[in-house]
Amino acid sequence: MQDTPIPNKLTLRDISCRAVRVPLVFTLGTSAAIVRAVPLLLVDLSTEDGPAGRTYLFCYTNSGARAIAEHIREAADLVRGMALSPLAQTQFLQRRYALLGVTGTVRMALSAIDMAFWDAHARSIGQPLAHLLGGGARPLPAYDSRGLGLMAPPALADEAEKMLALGLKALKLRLGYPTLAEDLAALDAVRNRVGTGISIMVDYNQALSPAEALKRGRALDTHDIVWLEEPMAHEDYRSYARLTHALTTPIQIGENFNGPAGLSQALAAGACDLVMPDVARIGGVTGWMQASGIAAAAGIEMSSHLMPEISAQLLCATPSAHWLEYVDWANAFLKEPMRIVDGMAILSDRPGAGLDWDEARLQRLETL
Ligand code: SMN
Ligand code: MG
Repeated sequence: MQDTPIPNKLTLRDISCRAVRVPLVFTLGTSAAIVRAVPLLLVDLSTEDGPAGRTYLFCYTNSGARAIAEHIREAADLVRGMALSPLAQTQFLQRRYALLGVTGTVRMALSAIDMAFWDAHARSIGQPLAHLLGGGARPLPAYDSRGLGLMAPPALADEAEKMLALGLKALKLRLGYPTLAEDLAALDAVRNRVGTGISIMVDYNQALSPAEALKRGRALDTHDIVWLEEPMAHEDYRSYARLTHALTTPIQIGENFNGPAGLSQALAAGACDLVMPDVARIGGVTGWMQASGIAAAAGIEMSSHLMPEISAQLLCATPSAHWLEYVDWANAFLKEPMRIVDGMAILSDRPGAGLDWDEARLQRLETL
C-alpha cells in the first residue's frame, strides 16, 4: 500500500462567504425567539497547495450572518499566503483579535475558518474528518430537534407524531411557557402521543430565574426526561451549580460556551451534569477537540449543538460522545444530506466533513 503523505500545513489563498435564508419545515418557537427561517452562512476556503475546504454556520440573525462574513473576510486577509497548521492558524487569529475580543460573532468567524481549514486538510488526505481526528465512523444516536417549539398541547402532540416518521427515537421539546402548569401540559401532550419508547429532552433557552428553575426543575424531576437544558441565564454558573446539586434530572448546558475555557470553567463550578458545545462557539474543530479532552477527563458526557454534519464527524472522535442534535436545515443546499437509518444518524464517508453544495438548489434560496 502506498503511503499518503499527510501535510500538516496548507497555504490559504482565499475565503468566500454566502449567506442564505432557509425556511424551516417546522416553525421553532423558543422562549427567546420564534424561528421560521434560519440564516446560514456558507464558507468556501481555497488553498494554494491543497483542496478547497467548506463549512456552514447557523448565524441566529441576519445581522449575525453579515457581521460574521465581514470578520471572516478581514481575518482571511491576515492569514493569506501563510503556510500554517490548523492549530497555528487558529492561535494566530485568536491573538490578532484579542483586543476586539474573541467572543460572539468574532468567535464564530474564527471557528468557521478553522472548520473549513480542517475540512481542506481532511480532503487533502482523502479521508473523512472523523478519521483524521483519530475517530472511527459509526452510526450516532441522534435526537430530533426540528420542531416542538412553544405551542398549544394538541398541536405539539401532532407535530411530535409527524417528526417520528423520520425514525429517530428521541425528541427535544422547548419549554418556558408562562406557568409550570403549561410546561407540564406540553410535556404530557408529547409523552402521551409518542409513548414511553421515545426519549425526551427539554430546553428552556434560559427563560427562568434561579428560584423558578428550582421550582419547575423539582416538578420535572418526577418525569422521565433525558436532560433539562439551559433553564437559566447561561453564564450564571453559581445558580447552575445549586440547581445541579438539587435535582436528579441531568442539567445540560454548553451551546453558549465561549471556547474550551468556557467549558472548563463550567465544569470547575460544578454547573452541569452534561455538556453540549456548539462547534462554532467552542472554537471550531480545534476548540472542540480541546473541549472534548476536558469533558472526557472530567467524566462528563458531551453532545453537540445544531450543524449535525460536521458535529457528527467530531462526535466520532469524542471520547465521551453522547447525543447528536439533528436538524435538517442544510438539506436545502447539500449535495448529500445527512441520512437517518434505523433511528441513528449516518455521517458522510466522503473526504472532509462531507459538505458539498448543490449549486442549483442553492440558487433558489433567498440570499442576504
Ligand atoms: C436552539 C438555539 C437556537 C436556535 C434554535 C434552537 C436551541 C437548541 O437552544 O438547543 O437547539
Ligand atoms: Mg438549546
